[in-house]
Amino acid sequence: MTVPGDAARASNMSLALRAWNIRRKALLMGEVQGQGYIGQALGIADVLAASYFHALTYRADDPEWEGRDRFLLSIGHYAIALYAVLMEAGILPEEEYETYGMDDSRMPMSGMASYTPGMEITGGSLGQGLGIAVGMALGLKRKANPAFVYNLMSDGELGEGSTWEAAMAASHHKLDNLICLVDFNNQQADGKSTQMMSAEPLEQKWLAFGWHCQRVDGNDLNAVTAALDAARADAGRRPRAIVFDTRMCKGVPFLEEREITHFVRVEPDEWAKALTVLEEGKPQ
Ligand SMILES: Cc1ncc(C[n+]2csc(CCOP(=O)(O)OP(=O)(O)O)c2C)c(N)n1
Ligand SMILES: [Mg+2]
Repeated sequence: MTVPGDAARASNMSLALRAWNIRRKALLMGEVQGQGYIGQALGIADVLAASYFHALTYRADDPEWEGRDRFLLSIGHYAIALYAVLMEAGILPEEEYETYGMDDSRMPMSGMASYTPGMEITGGSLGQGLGIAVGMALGLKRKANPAFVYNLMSDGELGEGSTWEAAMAASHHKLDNLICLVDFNNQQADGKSTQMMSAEPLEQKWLAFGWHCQRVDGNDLNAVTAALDAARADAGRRPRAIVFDTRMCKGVPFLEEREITHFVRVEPDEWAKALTVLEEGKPQ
C-alpha cells in the first residue's frame, strides 16, 4: 500500500514547486468560474504545500485511512485552496478542476465534506472548526490513535467566542495531538482584522490559554516547515498553535498590489494574465 504522505516527503519535487503548483491549480479553477477566493488561496499555498508535502501522513488512495492525520478546513470559503492541494497530493484527480463550482461537481465553491474525498469537515459557519478538532483529537487519544489533528482557521475566526471555548477545552484535555494553524492575512469581510477587532497580542492569548504558540511568516517555506516541525516535536502535554502571517494574492504581483479586500475581484481577461505572470516566477 502506498503512503503518499511519505512518498511526497521523499520526492525530489521542492516545496516551492508544490506551492507553485497549488497556486496554478487554484488560478485554473478560478478561471473556470470567473471568480473564487483566489486571494486567500494564493496566500495560503505555502502553508498547504508544507502541510501536505512535509508534515502530514496520509494515503492518497485511501483518504479515510484510520491512521491519517486529519486536516480540517474550518474556513469553508477557502475550499478552492484545499481542492488545489488535494489534486496536487493525488487525492483528487487533476482534470477534475474543470468541474469547479458546477452542478454535481465534487468541488463546490464552499467546502462540503460529503462531496469531496479528503475534506474532513464542512466548514463555512466560521468559528466551528476548532471545536470539531478538539472532539476529534480527544477521540483519537481515547482510541490510542497517534494521528494529529490540524485545524486551518482564519484570523476572522479569532473574533468568534466558540474559538476560545474550544481553545480552553483543548488545553484542559491536554490535547498535544492538536495543531491549530491560523491564517493571519489581516483581512475579513468588512476590513482589516486588526481594525475590526484586534486579537493582538495574539501569541500571548494562545499562551494564556495554555497552548504552545509560534508566529512566523506564512509565505516563507523554511519558516513554515520549521514551525510545523517544532509544533509536532514540542514535549509539553498541550495543544499547539501556529500563527502564519500571510500575504493575500502572493505570487501574482499585479494582484498583490491591488487594493486587498475579502473578495479580490479578477476581471475576465486577467485570469490568463495571472497564469502567465505566475509562469514567469516558476521555481526551478
Ligand atoms: C459565523 C459566520 N459569520 C459570518 C460569516 C460570513 N463570512 C464569510 S467569510 C467572512 C470573512 C471572515 O474573515 P476571515 O475568515 O478572516 O476571511 P478572509 O477575509 O480572510 O477570507 C465572513 C464574515 C460566516 N461565514 N460565518
Ligand atoms: Mg482573514
